Amino acid sequence: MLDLEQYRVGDLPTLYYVPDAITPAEEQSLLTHITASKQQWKTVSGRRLQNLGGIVHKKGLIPAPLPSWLQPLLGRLAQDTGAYGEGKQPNHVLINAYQPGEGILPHEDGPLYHPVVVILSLQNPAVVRFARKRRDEQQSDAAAAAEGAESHGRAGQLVASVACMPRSLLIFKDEAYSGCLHGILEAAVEDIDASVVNAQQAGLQVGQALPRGGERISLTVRRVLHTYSLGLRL
Ligand SMILES: O=C(O)CCC(=O)C(=O)O
Repeated sequence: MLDLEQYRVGDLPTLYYVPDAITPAEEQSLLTHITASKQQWKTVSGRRLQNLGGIVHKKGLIPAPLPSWLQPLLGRLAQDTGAYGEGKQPNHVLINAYQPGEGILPHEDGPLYHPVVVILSLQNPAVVRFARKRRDEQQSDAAAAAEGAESHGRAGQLVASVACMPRSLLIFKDEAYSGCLHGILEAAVEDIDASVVNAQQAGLQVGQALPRGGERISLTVRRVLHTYSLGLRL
């Protein structure tokens, strides 16, 4: 089990950045499986997306088996981070593939998930930016539930950014999960500005430009709180 407090970054409760959480060989193996996967990619606002573990419905997860090649990673993340609750495993993974210049709009993950997110970055970097929910977005939890999982909103003040380098983990919870929206700019080059709370841990300097380089793949690993039992008619 990692001592997560060692990896805490910035003042926003609560962000953790774990550099080099997997080895280059493990990264390569995951990329090979992802590339070979028969799972369909969906294109969403430019980026490509694979949904593993089932469909997140407005009242919970309609489960589907997770691929066997992912199981060791999921078990390890659960054990090393304790992010999903004692003895609990993640049951849902989104794989996002971004070309430089592609991003993800500010959004919150909403009340359907155990409120701790683990994001593993592969291949190339990007900066995840956290901005406060605007007052008029505070009611969006209900809207998120109605939509299925996530709700896009207008971001307020930028409060923290985390540079996610290849093979690193970003873990967030508390205010960062429930009081903020998170997103990635549609940028080919990231500005490592003063909001980047892990510049040092990521081996970067505030003020520098960080080219996104090439395709970045990320795995968003979460636990949907409620799971439908298979066979239930909706
Ligand atoms: O790619 C990332 O780091 C962010 C992904 C994300 O926010 C999501 O899958 O909801």
